[in-house]
Amino acid sequence: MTTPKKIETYAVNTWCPGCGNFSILTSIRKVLANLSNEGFDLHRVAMVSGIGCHAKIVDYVDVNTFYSIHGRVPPAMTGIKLANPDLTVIGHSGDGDAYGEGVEHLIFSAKRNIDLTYIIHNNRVYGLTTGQFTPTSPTGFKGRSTPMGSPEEPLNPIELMIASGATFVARGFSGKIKQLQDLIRAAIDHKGFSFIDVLQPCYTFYDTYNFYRERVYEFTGQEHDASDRTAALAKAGEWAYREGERIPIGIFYQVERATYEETLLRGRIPVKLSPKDIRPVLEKHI
Ligand SMILES: Cc1ncc(C[n+]2csc(CCOP(=O)(O)OP(=O)(O)O)c2C)c(N)n1
Ligand code: SF4
Ligand SMILES: [Mg+2]
Repeated sequence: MTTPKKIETYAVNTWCPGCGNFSILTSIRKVLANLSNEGFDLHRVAMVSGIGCHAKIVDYVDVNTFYSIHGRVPPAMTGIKLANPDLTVIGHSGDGDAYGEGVEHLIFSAKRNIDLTYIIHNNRVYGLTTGQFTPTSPTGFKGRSTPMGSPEEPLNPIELMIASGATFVARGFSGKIKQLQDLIRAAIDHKGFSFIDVLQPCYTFYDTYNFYRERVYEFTGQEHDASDRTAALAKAGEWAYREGERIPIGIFYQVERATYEETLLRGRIPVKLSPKDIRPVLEKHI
């Protein structure tokens, strides 16, 4: 039997005590342990991270991992998936990583509907570089780069992903760990681009625990039709960063569509092809 403990590594954890990243780590280990106990070979998992506090997660999970560069988790995942579509590829980014430096890669992965699971540790701050604002920081956020308060409106990643073509779009909260595990499992099971924005308080530079605890509410498929794009966008717009609003967490949108690798590779597995056989495939599409 695989327990979450069995997929720990020897690396010393350097996150601050109280960091929301711990719940995401616990959740992914639990989901992978469950998959393993159902007969899934964990050697078929490839986990990719960007740069930031979130990125250290790849040091703490004993599967194949790849520490990429800032904002480039989607291209790294795409390369892995296209080389070997038999792999289950899971990415972790921060809000700066995914919505700042890497936003164009995020949009194009969703547009292509490549079969990846992408988990964003959205603490709404640059954690590792000690507290600068990000695209999801609130208006007026006072950080190292905005000492007078950020004048910008934050972006809504859920709306962005639905508009970009992602076929699975969810939001979780690191303080609701059971639901977070269910969301991660559903995202992995979904065939296509699966995106989860996880509200993850940064205890040291932007402590939002109480803010979220007072406002988040879970919704299920019984209360919301996730196949309805208009309903999904309406639900995504419920939290527009205004006072008094509640914050929905759950699966906003989920539909089926052909994946990029199905269309491109049509069952071929490039790592198992000889250079002679892969050439015509590449020449046809590139
Ligand atoms: C191309 C590039 N730009 C800037 C940096 C510096 N840098 C390292 S981590 C980081 C912020 C990470 O913030 P986020 O993605 O939100 O992750 P967190 O630390 O909050 O988990 C920045 C700007 C870098 N490493 N590479
Ligand atoms: S700086 Fe923030 S995000 Fe980074 S480990 Fe500490 S609490 Fe977590
Ligand atoms: Mg961050």
